[in-house]
Amino acid sequence: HLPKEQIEAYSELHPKARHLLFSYGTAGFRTLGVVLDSVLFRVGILAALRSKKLDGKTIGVMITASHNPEDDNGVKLVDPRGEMLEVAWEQHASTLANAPNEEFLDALENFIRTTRIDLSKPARVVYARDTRPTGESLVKALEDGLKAIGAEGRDAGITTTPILHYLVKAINTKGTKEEYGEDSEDGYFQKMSEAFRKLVSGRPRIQPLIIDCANGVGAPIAKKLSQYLGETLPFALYNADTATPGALNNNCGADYVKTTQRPPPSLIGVLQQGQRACSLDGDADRLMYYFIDERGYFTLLDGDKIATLVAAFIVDLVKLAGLAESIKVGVVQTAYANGSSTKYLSERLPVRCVPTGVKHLHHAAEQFNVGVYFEANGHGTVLFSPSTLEKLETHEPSTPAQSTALKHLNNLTQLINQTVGDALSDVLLVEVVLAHKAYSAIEWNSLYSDLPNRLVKVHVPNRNAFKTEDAERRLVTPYGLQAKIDDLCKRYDGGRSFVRPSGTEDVVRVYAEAVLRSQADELAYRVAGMVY
Ligand code: NG1
Ligand code: ZN
Repeated sequence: HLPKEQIEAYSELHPKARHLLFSYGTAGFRTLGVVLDSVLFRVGILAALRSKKLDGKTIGVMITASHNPEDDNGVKLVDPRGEMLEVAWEQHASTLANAPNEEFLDALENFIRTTRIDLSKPARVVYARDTRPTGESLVKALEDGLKAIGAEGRDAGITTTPILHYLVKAINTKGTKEEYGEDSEDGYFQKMSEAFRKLVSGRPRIQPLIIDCANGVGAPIAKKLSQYLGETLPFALYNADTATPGALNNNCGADYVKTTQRPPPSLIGVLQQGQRACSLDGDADRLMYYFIDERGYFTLLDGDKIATLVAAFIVDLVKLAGLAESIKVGVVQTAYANGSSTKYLSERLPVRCVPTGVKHLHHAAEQFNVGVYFEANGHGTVLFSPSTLEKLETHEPSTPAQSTALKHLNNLTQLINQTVGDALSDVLLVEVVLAHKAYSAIEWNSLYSDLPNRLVKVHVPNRNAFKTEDAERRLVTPYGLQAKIDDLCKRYDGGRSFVRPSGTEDVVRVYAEAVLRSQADELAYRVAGMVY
């Protein structure tokens, strides 16, 4: 059944360089864009096989390296419900990507046999890329993979990661009772903007929002969204230049803002005191808000602040709707969540800590009726379980107040991209809450004060020597190191620090927080010194 000659002929056009070793990690395959050609070709075949394995359901492929430098690129597979690729297949992806050219066909046949893929099933794949210059040729390599195995491909063009996830879910639910929305970019904008209009109707006019688009795909997409929103939420777009080489994520974007704890230089002089602004990352799945406070200090409203704002709002609405008994709201964080946010949240609702990586957060959030998850770096969303969605749709409110709250909750389920973190959907969500609460950025920020914190990277000879437990909050190996960290932390007021190997870079990350800025920095550097 396998069109071997055809695959071989195409495969010769996309040879794998012998010395390269690829690995499908938390961010899919990610490295320099120019070395990814063979990977994309093989991912095309793999995506087709994943589709066949799932009875012809549409699989998504996103070509992006998110917040990484412009020369990097990457690729990730999206499962039929718009979720990350099933973990067991990550290993298959790496194995196929690394097979030497002459063994590729054998590896493929072996994989098809052991995974029991029925080749007579149809294969459908929808794919997109961000604005990176290497994206265009990588799409061609992917398309060759699809042609080689005879899969049906749909090109979603240049768009954001969350829109691709949306499309996958919309395509696969079309015509079913869980229909997610029309399977087009237009359908995505319609669904979100309509829900937004309903949620803010009757509220005071919202002041324009400054958006730093990281010079990436968020720029054209925010521009389009803005047309749907009209006057209900005016955007002032900055760093929207996708044409200048090297501009992507350079001195701008959500990752820059979070890691440097500074505004993008291009916004200095633009940002007025108290005015809220935000940054997207290179594929628009992360969001950071910020403002300049009354003393002139730059203040970040990161993923933890967003989670807090949103979770509190939803809890209130659930109560107002008279559903507090049957709908439980929970929050999922990682060890990087600021200690103050965890304290604030834990006093109000269940909070779980999971290892770094969206798949862990997403999975844990699914265990709640309503699961709010955010990484401190700004990636996150809210999940409503199927039974909760049904309850919200069918519940009979007994007072006008209940009815209003219920309407808001139902509109939120339409506003929020429940497939994956989505910076633009999250912008609308934040703006809805601020409008309802009549909060400025300053009032939002004052819900709790962040503990000063520091994140440092340490290059070590072998990062695999670092093994963790307790959701990455403690080291198991190297032996004895955790005890030393514990001792050190005790000497700092509010001191907390942990060490873990990065899943996306060849480094070990050290995080530290303390009540005083100088102490957080000192703790981080001292722990870093022990790691090296
Ligand atoms: P690693 O490199 O494993 O720390 C980083 C981010 C994660 C997540 C992934 C995927 C930090 C500290 N880590 O993971 O939160 O976003 O990249 O892109 O921000
Ligand atoms: Zn991203």
